[in-house]
Amino acid sequence: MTPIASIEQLAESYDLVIVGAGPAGLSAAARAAELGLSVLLADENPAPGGQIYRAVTTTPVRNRAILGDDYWRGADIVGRFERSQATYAPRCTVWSIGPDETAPGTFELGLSLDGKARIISARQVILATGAQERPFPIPGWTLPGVMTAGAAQIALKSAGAIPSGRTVIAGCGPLLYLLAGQLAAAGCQIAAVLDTTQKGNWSKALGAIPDFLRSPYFAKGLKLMLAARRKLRFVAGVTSLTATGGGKLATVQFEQNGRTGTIACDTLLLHQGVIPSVNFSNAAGCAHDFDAEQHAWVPRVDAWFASTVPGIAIAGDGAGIGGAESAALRGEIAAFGAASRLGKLNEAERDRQAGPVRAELEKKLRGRRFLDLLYKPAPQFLAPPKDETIVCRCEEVTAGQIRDAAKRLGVTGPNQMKAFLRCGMGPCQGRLCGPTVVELIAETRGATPAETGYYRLRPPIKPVTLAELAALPQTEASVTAVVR
Ligand SMILES: Cc1cc2nc3c(=O)[nH]c(=O)nc-3n(C[C@H](O)[C@@H](O)[C@H](O)COP(=O)(O)OP(=O)(O)OC[C@H]3O[C@@H](n4cnc5c(N)ncnc54)[C@H](O)[C@@H]3O)c2cc1C
Repeated sequence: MTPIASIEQLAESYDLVIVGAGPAGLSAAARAAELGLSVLLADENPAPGGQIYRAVTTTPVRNRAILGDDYWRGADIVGRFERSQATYAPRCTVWSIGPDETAPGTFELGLSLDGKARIISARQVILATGAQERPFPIPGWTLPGVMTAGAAQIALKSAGAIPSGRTVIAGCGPLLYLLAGQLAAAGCQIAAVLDTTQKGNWSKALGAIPDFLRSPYFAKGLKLMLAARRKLRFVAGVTSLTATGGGKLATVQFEQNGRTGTIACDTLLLHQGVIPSVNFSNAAGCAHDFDAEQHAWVPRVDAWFASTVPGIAIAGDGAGIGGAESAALRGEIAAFGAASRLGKLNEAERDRQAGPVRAELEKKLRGRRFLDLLYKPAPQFLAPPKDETIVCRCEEVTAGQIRDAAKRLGVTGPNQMKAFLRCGMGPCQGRLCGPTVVELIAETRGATPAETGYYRLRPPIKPVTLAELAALPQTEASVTAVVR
């Protein structure tokens, strides 16, 4: 692997550009380089690993028991990538993608590193941009002291930092128990785990139990859940949450079985599962569908993870939540697909080499459905019932304003809602409000999220400064377009 320290070191073009150095991107890059492609792997973080293996080669956390065996397994994936011939651009944000009009069939990508931007071209692109935590809008979630559980995990992995004072962790999903365990092992004072898993979900997930019992998730999940229940104050069946405080978080109030409880705390960590991070694939023009079981928008991909835009594939959790091990395998399969489209592998060879990877992927995906069904968030945590709850944090738009616009003004979808209320127009580009805005419109209009649609996004996908844009090399045509 050849690391890039400055934007000038990038080549003009690559056979394959991969965005995201999590398990999917790392495996795709290693495999594609092994197949003879010129590969650039770009990631905004300073070290490879993505979310699960974040900072696995640089973390200051030395006690291996804190982050657990699954985390340290990432060193092997990073090691294989490091031994490959791929080029690696850390701290490099990819903010745009579009057709390269000078070379039909190829792509133009906008990247920034150290405050400098560059446009490069790629014959194929793999988006391995992973997952994000599902928004969890409750009253008071914008108070200082409230953050996502994933953000706390990022601080732990990358800096060895844990919240000080009393911490409450609230929400649902397997990662909730993992995070509670990791933070407790690191010395965090956990006042309570408030579990919002809906009791009724157990019966809905029943049919998926046989596969789950034969999956690797069963033993792991049970161990994490039992540890959280045994070692920490665990409150199950929580149906309402409110963070309160004047200027900063002071308490979390919750309801359980019709009773109200209050816990004084300094930090509240919220988490209700992860959903594919679709901003990039959306801005690239790839088609998406609403997956009712994952309750999330998912890009439409074929058996090689090729999207509906020829030349762009989407691998890993960005193409539907499947977990870290599946992400790595999906990255490999996407690399076989890209190599074949570039003529480096014929179809028979592609199929032969990808066969065992595909079989392994099938095993790793076994049991996921049970998790999707069991941990589907309760409706009140998807569409906040209290009108004053802020939904779009960037533009401070509330649930009440969105309901009102959908009902009184007849706003039918999130794009129209943007025009009326500016929700989704801030720096996060709707990442933190999009799913909730869709839920609220759907609920108000008696429609499904699938019928309601999602924001239509445009590059830049990530914030980029005017100075970076202005410093981009200009073509004669672009100069004459604005100079008179
Ligand atoms: C906060 C969080 C914590 C998680 N922790 C765990 C865990 O501890 N254990 C577990 O089993 N699962 C965890 N998951 C689930 C998890 O995402 C894994 O299943 C796995 O990391 C998915 O791998 P991936 O390669 O698809 O994407 P990721 O590992 O998410 O990697 C995607 C990478 O792409 C980068 N990226 C995205 N957009 C751009 C861009 N425009 N330009 C440059 N770089 C970009 C991201 O910064 C990231 O490094 C976590 C998820 C989240 C959201």
